[in-house]
Amino acid sequence: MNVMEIICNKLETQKLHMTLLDPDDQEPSVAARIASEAVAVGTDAIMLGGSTGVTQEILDETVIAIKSSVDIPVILFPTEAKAISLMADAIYFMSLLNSRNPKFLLGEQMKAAALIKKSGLEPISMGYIIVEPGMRAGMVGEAELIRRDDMKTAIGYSVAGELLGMKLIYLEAGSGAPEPVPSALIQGVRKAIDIPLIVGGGIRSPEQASAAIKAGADIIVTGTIVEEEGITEKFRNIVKAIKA
Ligand code: 1GP
Repeated sequence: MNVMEIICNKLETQKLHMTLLDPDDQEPSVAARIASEAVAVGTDAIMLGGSTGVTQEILDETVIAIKSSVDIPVILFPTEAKAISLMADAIYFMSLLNSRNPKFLLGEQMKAAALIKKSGLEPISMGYIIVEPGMRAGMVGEAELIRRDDMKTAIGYSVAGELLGMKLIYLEAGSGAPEPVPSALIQGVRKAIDIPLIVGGGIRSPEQASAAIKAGADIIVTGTIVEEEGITEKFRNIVKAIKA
């Protein structure tokens, strides 16, 4: 089974949680320890990404360390084409649909596509949409941020992604956002698309995770909570709320 099949299979019976780690933030052995603690409380995949300028070496070492300690999928969440580890299980082959810069729509993807295809690394086509406040992802990605009450634009981009053949849509408020994507926006997008919906950015409590799931998110991504506090009771309760 490839990673997308694992995700779809699980989604038939449960909602998913993915733990985002930035390979630049800790030693590979520490990333591996965090990953195995996250698996113990029920996370479904490790996403690696977050910063620009991560070196190939650190990324490879982090993937190898994580893969030697956990069995769940390790998925790259890239910012640019420069550092791509062929040792990962899959890569979000993503386009920042509301970017003003063609580099984030298809430019970086063009640079890496032939290599990815030849390597056998599994590409998972994903439409990435950044909602206010967007944080660093919004700035770096030169996003035309979706206003928090702009249902029409959020739905427009999401359905456009689906019609372009993308397998997943990701609504992102930005890592460390003071508030997650509003429930109403999640609900509107959920109703408009027939592919799985990922939601992330600013989710720091079980209540917020649960609200996003109730609104229709299929997969919740958290990064900052682990980065700031490690795998704590709160993290366990977030995963529990997603699985409830
Ligand atoms: C960022 O959506 C993810 O791409 C996670 O956000 O760091 O706020 O959990 P947080």
